[in-house]
Amino acid sequence: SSEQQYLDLLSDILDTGDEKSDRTGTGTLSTFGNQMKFNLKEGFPLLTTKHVPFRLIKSELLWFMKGDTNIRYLLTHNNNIWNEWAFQRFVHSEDYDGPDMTDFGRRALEDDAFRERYEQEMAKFKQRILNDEAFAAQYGELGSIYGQQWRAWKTSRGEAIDQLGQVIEMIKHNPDSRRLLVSAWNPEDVPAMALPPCHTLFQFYVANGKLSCQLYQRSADMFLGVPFNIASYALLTQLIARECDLDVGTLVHTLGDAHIYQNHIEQARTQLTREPLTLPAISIHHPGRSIFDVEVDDITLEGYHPHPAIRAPIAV
Ligand code: DHF
Ligand code: TMP
Repeated sequence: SSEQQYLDLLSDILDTGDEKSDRTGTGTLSTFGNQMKFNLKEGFPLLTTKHVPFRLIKSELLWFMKGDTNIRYLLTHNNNIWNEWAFQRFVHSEDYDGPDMTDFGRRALEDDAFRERYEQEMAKFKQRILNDEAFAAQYGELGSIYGQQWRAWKTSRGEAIDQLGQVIEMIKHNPDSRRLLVSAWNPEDVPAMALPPCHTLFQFYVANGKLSCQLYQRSADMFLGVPFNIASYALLTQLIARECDLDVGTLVHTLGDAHIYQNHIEQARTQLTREPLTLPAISIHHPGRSIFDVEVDDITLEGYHPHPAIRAPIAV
């Protein structure tokens, strides 16, 4: 099955990965240059060897597609996956006057008393983002990450390029083009991003009435990020195929630094003891509306009966 490729890579990194230190101070086992291919006709590639919360993947993707870069939209959908990176900017700012939050990600794992203070500050931060529009505009913002680069890449002439909108038009009108690309990697903007894009560049390909997509991911957190990334690009490909009256083809996922964090090793070993189950399917209902108006309730997941979730701390 296609899930087996993910499991094989996980297992290969555990066996042969190089020990490598990293920006977050956590430490990883790492390899460079791998590829997985998912035949989207076989089913929707949401891992079944652990529960992966599709709800969060869906609202994150729609958030990117709207060109939004502010976590407020995510919070209104009860999606907390980007909170740490907004919070980090806030606690480093002049406006923050609470208890010291230096290195909160690591300290919260090591010190229970600190963890409690951190959780309190984070809860207050989330409430302010939801209740105070001016605060949200300033501190909910992650900078010019995915949404901005996909929908409004700034040019030197002060214009904005809607890369995603343009690529969809090209798929419709010039499907043989070899230029069906969207780049989130904008070297000028990288310093202004809370986290420089991990899924950096993607290309579409049309043959035999089927739409394929290849993603280049420069940095891949195999246990937490990658299961989201696979499903997110599979969903994007499905949405665009539907918009362009095409069938779905293959998702090619190419990885640069693919790593397992030291504090995910036990969890990865647990996952590797499990047998892959039947893949789910998704259906999209948005009659007559543009792909950019699709809302979370228009997309439903069917037949997803995975093994239980496996918790792991995220490296900030
Ligand atoms: N940093 C790191 N170190 N790894 C990442 O994968 C990552 N991903 C980001 C932002 N920064 C990152 C955005 N995507 C989770 C998954 C994806 C994601 C952020 C977080 C995550 O924590 N997933 C949990 C469930 C979380 C929940 O239920 O709220 C999981 O078990 O899949
Ligand atoms: P880095 O910027 O130092 O590479 O750290 C980013 C970390 O986040 C790295 O572990 C990869 C991970 N990541 C993913 O795997 N997928 C994602 O979608 C995102 C945003 C991050």
